[in-house]
Amino acid sequence: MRQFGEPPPPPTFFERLKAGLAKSAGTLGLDVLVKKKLDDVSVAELEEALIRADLGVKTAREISQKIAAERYDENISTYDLRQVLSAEITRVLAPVEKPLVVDAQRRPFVILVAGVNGTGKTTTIGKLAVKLKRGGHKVLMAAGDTFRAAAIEQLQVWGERAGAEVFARAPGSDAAGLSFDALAKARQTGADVVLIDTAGRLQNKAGLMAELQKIARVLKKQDPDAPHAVLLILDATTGQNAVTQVEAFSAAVPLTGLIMTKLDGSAKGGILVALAARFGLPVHFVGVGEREDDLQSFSAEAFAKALTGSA
Ligand SMILES: Nc1nc2c(ncn2[C@@H]2O[C@H](COP(=O)(O)OP(=O)(O)O)[C@@H](O)[C@H]2O)c(=O)[nH]1
Ligand SMILES: [Mg+2]
Repeated sequence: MRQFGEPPPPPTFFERLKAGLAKSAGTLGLDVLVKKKLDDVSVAELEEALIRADLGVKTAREISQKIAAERYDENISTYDLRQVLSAEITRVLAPVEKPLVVDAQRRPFVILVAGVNGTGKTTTIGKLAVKLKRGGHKVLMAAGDTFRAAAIEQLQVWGERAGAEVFARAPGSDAAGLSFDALAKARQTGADVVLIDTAGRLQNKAGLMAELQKIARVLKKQDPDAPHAVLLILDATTGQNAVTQVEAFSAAVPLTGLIMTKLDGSAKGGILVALAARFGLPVHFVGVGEREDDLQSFSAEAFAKALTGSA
């Protein structure tokens, strides 16, 4: 029992995810369909609601058509509709529910982390370092966002929190050179995971992409398979813009997985469904807050339930 005056226990991950996604569930506009027969008009309304929730035109159409095919001319309650929608969304998301596997054969396992400014790269690297440390890994973080002094300090704070070494240089240093030397250091010290932070904003987009390519290229001089994972960090609150970000970054470096952050405060979690359908890239984790434990393994079913408000 909680004593009077004690702070409430922190909400569980599912509660946080649900609270964030409830905003998108609200925009699903499912209430228009209460106790109605599913006819052409209500199916069109459903499709529009799914498009507004960022599921993407194609997926919105497929899902609404599928529901129409199965339930046409039946009375369908909002409760039932949420259940059916949740099942359909789970089906779209299930193939991308894949854990981030650190291959012990590739040592050190090099993880390059990319994304536009402010999406949560540094924070996510910090959270990952905490998890990896707890899993018994020896972690080295490379402060490859040399563009801003604050980014280097921010990573150092996470390094202390995680008990992981941070390889950093003065602001303005060459990020590729730093990454190369960080990998060499990791080999010397026997670190088994290297997490490389990068800048999200440089002089321009071409400069940013060229820098990422250069980092990947110099790492290969030490290990032809490195980087072993290239993760793109996406901010859920950016909505449709995430599609452009995936396209732009994949053109520069082959992405191996996605992490979507800020689902605790998002109004646009539906975009992950559109991304799954369109790119099929593994989704490893979701960020649900700013603290070290606010990074959760991605679950297609939990996500779909939270998005549709069906749990
Ligand atoms: N609410 C919330 N905030 C986050 C999450 N991930 C990162 N942030 C915050 O977003 C801001 C930008 O994060 P940062 O890691 O510096 O982004 P970067 O520029 O990509 O490195 C910081 O204030 C973080 O605390 C998340 O999952 N939820
Ligand atoms: Mg950063």
